[in-house]
Order: sequence, then structure tokens, then C-alpha cells
Amino acid sequence: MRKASLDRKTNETQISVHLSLDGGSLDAGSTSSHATQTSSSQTIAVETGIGFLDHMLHALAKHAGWSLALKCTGDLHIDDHHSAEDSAIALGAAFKDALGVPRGIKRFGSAFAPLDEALSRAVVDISGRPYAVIELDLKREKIGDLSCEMIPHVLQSFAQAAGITIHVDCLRGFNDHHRAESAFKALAVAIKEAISLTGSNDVPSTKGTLNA
Ligand SMILES: [Mn+2]
Repeated sequence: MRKASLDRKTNETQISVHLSLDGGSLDAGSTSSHATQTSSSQTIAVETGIGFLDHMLHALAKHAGWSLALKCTGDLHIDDHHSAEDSAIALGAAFKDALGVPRGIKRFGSAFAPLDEALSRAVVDISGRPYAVIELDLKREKIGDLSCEMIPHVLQSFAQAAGITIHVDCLRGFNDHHRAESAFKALAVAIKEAISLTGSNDVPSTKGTLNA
């Protein structure tokens, strides 16, 4: 199982993450919250204090096949920025740690995901090169308690910390909740493909390394 746990503390946020890229159980005690959802193959509990962000990270974990416990206590009396950004950084760092040296994975992944009228596309390269191009074209100021400007920022922060390249575009849709959710689902499915095991032990790069 490809797993990682980490704590990240600053003056602005305090975060704990437990992540298993292959689903299954997490460390005991990491998922005691009321937000926990378990199935036969996954355990997911996300509590950032920002409901719509919880919903998006839950969708990401669910459709990527992860088990994830993420708890953030942050300075929401200021606004949602630090909690949203730092949760994404912590999740990205846990992803990178859980993946380890990227051997024997497909490396590239791409997916489309619809949600009713909305359609998004995500293309992922487990490259060791942090880069994010995110075009969601959201119209609302916020969805629930999450500022729409934070949604691309969350995805960019995740990619930066994970050390991966992602391109996420919402191609159509009228409803910003649908647009955002389809984007996270597309990203989840693309990541699932990219980190899927090939059965070989090769580093999928002509350079012979994805760490330099
Ligand atoms: Mn920021």
C-alpha cells in the first residue's frame, strides 16, 4: 500500500493528513470524525471547516480510489484562504510522500468527467515538475463558504506540493457547483490512471529519473 501521514502547522493553520493511494484502511484514530464515510474499499473523512472544499476533496479521494483523512483547523475568522490553500499543500505533500520514487506507474493520465450539463477535462503527468494550468471560468463569488477564486488556487497548490503537472479545463456547464465538481472528478480519474501500476519496475522517463 502506498501510504503517507503528515502534520503541517503554521500560525495560520494546523493540518493532519493520512492518505492511502490504494484505498483500504487508514491508521487507527485518524478517521474518528463525524465526516467519515467508509465503503468496503475506501475510508474518507475530510474536515477543513469549509463545507464545499470538503465536498471537492471528498470527490477527489473517492474517484481517485484513495483513502483519506484530512483535518484542518485554520483561521477562518479571517477568510477561507489559508485553510483552503494549506489543506491543498498538505494533501499534495502527502501524495508525493505516498507515491515515493515513481517507478512502475503509467505516469500520464487523462479523463473527462461530466456532471449533468457540466463537462471537465483533466490531463496529468507525474513528472516531478510542478505545473498547473487551471481554466474553470467560474462566475460566482463563492460556492457555499469557498471563494471561487480559491478553487484554481487549491488545484495549483496541490500540484505544486505534489510535484506533478496538471491541466484542468471546464469545457462547458452553467452551474458553478457542477463545473467545479466535474473538474475535481476529472482530475481524480486522471490521477488514478497516471499512478496506476504497470507491473514493471521501470521509471517511466527517457531521463531515467522523475526526480531531477
Ligand atoms: Mn495563497
